[in-house]
Amino acid sequence: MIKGFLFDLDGVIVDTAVFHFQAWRKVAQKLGGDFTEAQNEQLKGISRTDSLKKIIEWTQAEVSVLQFQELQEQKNRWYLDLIGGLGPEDALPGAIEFLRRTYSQGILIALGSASKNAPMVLEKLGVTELFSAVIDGNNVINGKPHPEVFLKGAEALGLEPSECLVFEDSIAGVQAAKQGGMSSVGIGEAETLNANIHFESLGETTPELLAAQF
Ligand code: B16
Ligand code: MG
Repeated sequence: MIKGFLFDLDGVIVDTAVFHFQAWRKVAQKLGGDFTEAQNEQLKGISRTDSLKKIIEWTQAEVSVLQFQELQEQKNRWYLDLIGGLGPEDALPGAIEFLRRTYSQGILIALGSASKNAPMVLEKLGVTELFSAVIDGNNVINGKPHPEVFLKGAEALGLEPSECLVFEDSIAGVQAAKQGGMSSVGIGEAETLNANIHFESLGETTPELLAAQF
């Protein structure tokens, strides 16, 4: 029986994925290269450090340890500029309503995001108080597709992995859910994500339907 929902943030609750993409493209261009939207699918859900490693591989740039650190910080400054004016109106269709309904149904809610900026984004959306636990890039050693972020989320809710349902928009995140022994709801393309069930947005379903189905 499902008693808890574990939500990814970027691309599930809020459309910040596009801002990560824009900021990383600026990094790639600074390194004398670029990458495509298709390649960007591989960056979704993975940590800042792992994302930069991939971009360096794609651009074949030579980067010192110091430059690596500076590029990560620069990317984050660009990203923070882009999300400066973020507010509840930037939530993905139906996402805030879905979270509120989940809460009122008594289903426990945790965040399982790779982003170190997650607590600030939740504040900007005005949804922090709906979350019983927030596990993000600051609390894990292993990034997605490792299941650590979701296993810690389940544990923080006092639930078994099998009692939790994961909501994800990334390939790495769906893999993390599977490796953690959890079913997943994919937000995005079924063929790309390969989750247990897929929707374009949370507005297309309800917490009650999903909790009953899994
Ligand atoms: P930050 P999620 C992830 O968030 C993003 O999908 C990914 O593109 C980003 O690199 C990662 O957070 C780290 O974010 O640089 O803010 O720590 O989808 O797991 O909520
Ligand atoms: Mg995501």
